[in-house]
Amino acid sequence: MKVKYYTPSDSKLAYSVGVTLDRFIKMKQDDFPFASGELSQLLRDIGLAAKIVNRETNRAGLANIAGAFGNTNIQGEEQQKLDVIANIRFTRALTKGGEVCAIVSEEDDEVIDLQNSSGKYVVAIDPLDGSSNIDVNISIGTIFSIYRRVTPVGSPIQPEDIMQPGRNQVAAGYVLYGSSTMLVYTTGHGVNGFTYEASLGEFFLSHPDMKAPQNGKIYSINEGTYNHFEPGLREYLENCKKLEYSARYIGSLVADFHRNLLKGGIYIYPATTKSPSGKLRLLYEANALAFIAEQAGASAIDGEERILDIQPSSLHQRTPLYIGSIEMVKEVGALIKKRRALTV
Ligand code: FDP
Repeated sequence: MKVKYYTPSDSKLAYSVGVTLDRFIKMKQDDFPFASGELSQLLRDIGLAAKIVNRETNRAGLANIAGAFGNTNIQGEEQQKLDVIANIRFTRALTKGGEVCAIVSEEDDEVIDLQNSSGKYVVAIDPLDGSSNIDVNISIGTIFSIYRRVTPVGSPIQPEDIMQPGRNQVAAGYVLYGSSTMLVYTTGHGVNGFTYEASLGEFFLSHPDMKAPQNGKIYSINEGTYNHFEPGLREYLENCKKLEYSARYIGSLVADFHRNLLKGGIYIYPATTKSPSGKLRLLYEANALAFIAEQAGASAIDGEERILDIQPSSLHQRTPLYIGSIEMVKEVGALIKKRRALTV
């Protein structure tokens, strides 16, 4: 018996619900005939952990999981309960899948060696970014970077597997827990965004092939420490004000970055005289977003150097970050260079 397959053009009742994250990952894997499927599985594991963390963040006000955990992490920052929960969820998902040999997490002082020498991948992750916004119900995020190990599979992991420059990333992404929850990722072939549909428990493709505007009118920076900024940055900010750009700063990197990626803008967390390396972490914050930015036609520098070219020297290394629309990053970079040259 032949069964009719209904398409949306046959009947409105056959409307398409959309492409799920899992199906999209599978479709993309099929584009690479020799892909083993391990990276795809790893991305699906991250998608599952994101759903669980999304559930926890939504319950935070009710379930006594907002507030401080009572510890400080390696950066000397007070850990929130949700930081700890998110770290547990993501490290579990990454451990159980079997594709990963080591994890670098903001919440753990040392590299987590999973003693899984057959795992091909190293993951660097900030399980819950923007912690100071948890208690006040403002958007927070997760950021992840995936690298292929450089030493042979089957051997113990080595420092060079971990200390790779960002340009070696094979995939990177973020989850934004906001007015709706989104997962955005790249495997180096463009950037795609998925929105979580809670009633179906699935991420659906909502932002295919994301492209950042070349230029923008939004600047995002904590100007409270303006007096400690270098002259080139101050000059840039004065220009932004003269041009009456919009100042937008939530204080959650993922949320500020995401908005600027869609609308055009720049996010800056600079070096200051008090913190000469800035605040953000290279391995599990700046690198992932820089990779996504470049894949979407935007760019990221530390003021001078391309973020993806920085050779890391320590696990929790900090870096200044200028990231967003390509023309804006170019302009601030040029001013910084000009003013630095005058002071040498
Ligand atoms: P948080 O410390 O709340 O986790 O990643 C660090 C970060 O947030 C970014 O998400 C955010 O953009 C920045 O720090 C906020 O720092 P300031 O409070 O210094 O502006």
